[in-house]
Amino acid sequence: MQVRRLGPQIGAEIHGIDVKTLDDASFAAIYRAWLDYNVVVVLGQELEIEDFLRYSRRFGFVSPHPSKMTRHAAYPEITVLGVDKFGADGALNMAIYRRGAEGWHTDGAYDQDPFKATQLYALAVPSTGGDTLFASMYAAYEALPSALKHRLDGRVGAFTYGGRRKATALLNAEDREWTPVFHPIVRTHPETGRKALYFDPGKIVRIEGCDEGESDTLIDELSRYMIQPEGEYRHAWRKGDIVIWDNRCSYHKAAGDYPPEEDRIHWRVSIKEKGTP
Ligand SMILES: O=C(O)CCC(=O)C(=O)O
Ligand SMILES: [Fe+2]
Repeated sequence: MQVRRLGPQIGAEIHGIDVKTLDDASFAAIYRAWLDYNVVVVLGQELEIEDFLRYSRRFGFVSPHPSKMTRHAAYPEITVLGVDKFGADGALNMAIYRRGAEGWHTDGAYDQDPFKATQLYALAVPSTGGDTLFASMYAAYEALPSALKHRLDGRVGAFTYGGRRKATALLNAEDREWTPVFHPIVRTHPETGRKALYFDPGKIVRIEGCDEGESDTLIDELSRYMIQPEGEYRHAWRKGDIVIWDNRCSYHKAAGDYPPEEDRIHWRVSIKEKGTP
């Protein structure tokens, strides 16, 4: 097994393994690379759904996503990305086509126990476009001026699924009301002990302890620090790639730019720190 670094701070690629037959020592090396480099790519895998679930469960507890309409019919823990893009009238469903492309985000900030990780497996890739972009939250935190770091000391944000825009198109009508949950804006990673700017402009509704104007201004200000050039990695997909990212220390977004008539299909799981096996 070889581990190859991809970006200057995040991203690593694993060669020479089959995740279906991976022993514990090799898995431990992948997990370590994932903590160190936040985004890990395993190339060239041929998986059935059960294989993908079994491998995903080695990282934590696989948990169904709140978007029920995009769940796999037989496996609710699996979300299928990129299917049913066209409605009965032939119109492109932008919520499906541009899923994850509206802005830089972290998955599950609307949950009291946010997703530790998200893992995707590529079943079909378009001939051009359709990349996923990643960025380090550690780099974002480190880039904050010290006055801003002080202002954020002890601050918590309130988050919901749809955030200030109430973007809930992928949810069933009865699932669209959310009670905000609270997370510290500066988050200490539970496994690495490093500080990260834990922030999601699309899901945050306000920063607690300031009035609305001040909160919106601070949200805009923080948005400007999220992406640091040295902290980025851009993934161009190949069929058979597995990519896992750490939502506790990285942001991501889909490029959302591939030819819509082509297929771009992934299985996707959300992985939590806590749960029942
Ligand atoms: O399709 C992608 O590239 C990523 C979409 C996304 O944001 C997610 O699956 O959480
Ligand atoms: Fe996402």
